[in-house]
Amino acid sequence: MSEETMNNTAVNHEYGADEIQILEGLEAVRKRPGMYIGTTASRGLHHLVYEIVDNSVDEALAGFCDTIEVTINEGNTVTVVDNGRGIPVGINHKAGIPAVEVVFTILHAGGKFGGGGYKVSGGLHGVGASVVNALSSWLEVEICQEGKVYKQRYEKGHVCYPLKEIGVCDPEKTGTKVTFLPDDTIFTETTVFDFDVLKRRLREMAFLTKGLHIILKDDRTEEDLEKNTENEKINELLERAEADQKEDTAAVSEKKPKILEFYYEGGIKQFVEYLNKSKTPLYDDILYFEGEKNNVYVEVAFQHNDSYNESVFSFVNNINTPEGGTHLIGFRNAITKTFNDYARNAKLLKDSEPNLTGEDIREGLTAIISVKIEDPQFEGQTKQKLGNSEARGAVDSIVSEQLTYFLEMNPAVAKSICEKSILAQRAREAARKARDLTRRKTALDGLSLPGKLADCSDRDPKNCEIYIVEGDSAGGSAKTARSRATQAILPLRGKILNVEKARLDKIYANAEIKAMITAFGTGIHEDFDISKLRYDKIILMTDADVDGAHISTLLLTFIYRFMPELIKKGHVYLAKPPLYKLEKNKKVWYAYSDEELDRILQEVGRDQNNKIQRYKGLGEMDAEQLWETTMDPERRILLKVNYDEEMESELDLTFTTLMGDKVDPRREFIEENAKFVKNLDIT
Ligand code: TSJ
Repeated sequence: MSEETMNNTAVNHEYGADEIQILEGLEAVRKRPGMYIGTTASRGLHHLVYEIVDNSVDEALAGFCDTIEVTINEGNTVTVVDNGRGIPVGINHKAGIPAVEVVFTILHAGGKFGGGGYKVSGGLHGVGASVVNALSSWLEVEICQEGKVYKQRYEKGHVCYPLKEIGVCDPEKTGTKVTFLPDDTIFTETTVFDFDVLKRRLREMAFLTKGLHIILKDDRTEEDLEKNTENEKINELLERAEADQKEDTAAVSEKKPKILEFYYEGGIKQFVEYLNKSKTPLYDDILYFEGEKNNVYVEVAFQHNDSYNESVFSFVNNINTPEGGTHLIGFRNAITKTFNDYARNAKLLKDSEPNLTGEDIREGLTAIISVKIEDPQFEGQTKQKLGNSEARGAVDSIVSEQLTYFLEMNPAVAKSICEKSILAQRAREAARKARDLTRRKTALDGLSLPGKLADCSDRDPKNCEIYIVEGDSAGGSAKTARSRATQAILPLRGKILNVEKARLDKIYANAEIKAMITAFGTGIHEDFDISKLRYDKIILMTDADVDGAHISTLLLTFIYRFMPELIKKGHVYLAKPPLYKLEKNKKVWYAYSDEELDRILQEVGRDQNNKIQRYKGLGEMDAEQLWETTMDPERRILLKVNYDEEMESELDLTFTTLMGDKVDPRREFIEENAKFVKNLDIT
């Protein structure tokens, strides 16, 4: 689009009554930004981009746009360009101003004038372009339409000049371009965009909109990125792991690509393929069903793998619904009923045997359920659960009908799914018996806590914490070191069971896992009850090396699969032991990173008297040192583990990739660990 030319009418723009109301609306957004975008931290900052991109995705869904380009520019502004029809520039009769100005200055005006079709921008986060405008120091929009280029600029939501023509363009070319600078008086924590965060969400959007090209570019300089302090801790953790693996990291250190293009002709079918890429599929086909019913457009794709976990992700208007809702219920009903019918008819399930449960059929299932609906209603505490009842019927009938047909046509696939489900049914039965046995025992001896647990004496869980410690020797030091009133110690021996690769009955039989379940007190899965949690903090304490990181990952995988609420509610932490001990003239310092060691050396002077010890493991510290450096609440460093629910499919992928079959052991581990730490958003 061409250069702007100054337009003098801009200066004398008068404000009418309507505009005063408009400004009050946007002023409300600036006063309470949290009400509109949830948070003004990093997540809220990235939401601004999604809000804008959603509008282009709507244009793509309407069939008028096939390419969206997102650029992070120098100075951390963002530009979004699409090749759609261009936001209408004609006067909107109700408001008396160009439609494009309505879009940017009137709250909740987004997308209402187009009429018809499904709009992702009207969904859960769909607060519209005016909110982005209100929260930007400045925003500029350029539109190509009928051979002309139009432009308008806003500052903190205020119109700078009326929409003006700034040049001509190829009459064949149409589109919209928006550039904005987030207001750093609103986004006080950070105004630096995270390439990986945008990458993940834009990739997801591309998966969910088949045939759409989404390009992401990063044109920033090192200086633009430096402002970011947020990821410091993560980077330290990575450096620490990488230092231990120097010889293996050559292939990892190559620079990130600065241009990515996402394009999936197969849409969610390719999403499933992507999620299963580090697993072993049970059959080659990825089942894909599509249809429209009751004004609900339904797409479903799935494939089983040989694991025991369910990875089912649901979306409404391209927004993840981690709590599910009617669309997910419809899907579950359909597959449970259809597979049972098939298994009975094919005599894979005998008349005397009970039905397969939904859980049996979903063992090892990777699935995407995506519905588009005109007026989505979100329910539940977090407003993440779809409530529209018509979605249940639509998904149920489309999946039932097409799956029945598919199974008839593909008996080999049908048979392998049914056989796996029957094995799952038997394992579930065995697991239930084992669990009933532990339950009965628990009822007899009150609360039979694991023998290895050194519990704390305080009975108020709010004051209590439990350290899960790798190895008996470190466990011993921790028991000596701890503050007995509030700190419990549970030492774990050897390798922790990889729950990604074990069936329920084996998991329940594992001593380490049983010890954690009883110590935490909450129960798992459907029995999970957070009010029974016996400790406010669950702290994983492992060696500061790659093996330690691996054990932490196994433990986190277990917690993520069996008690995800503990992570969601912020009860899970990683202890951070020191990397170095520095002794000089009978004085001692501990450093938790190379930078910190440098800083200390700077202070005390680099000379012959320095005695530096690099800790390889917790076992090298005596009880007192362990207390001082890693357990004393006044001095220790804890990393809190939490995750971005909006990207749960990415997190699932991280765990399954980390723990899956096809991981080329050590080098890949470092690489994947980087992703894992980032996805987990350790703060
Ligand atoms: F967020 C936004 F509003 F600022 C924005 C909107 C940002 C970007 C980058 C693109 C868009 C956008 C809007 N792209 N395409 C459209 N399309 C329309 O607004 C449009 C065009 C024509 C008609 C019509 O009925 O003729 C209807 C609509 C909604």
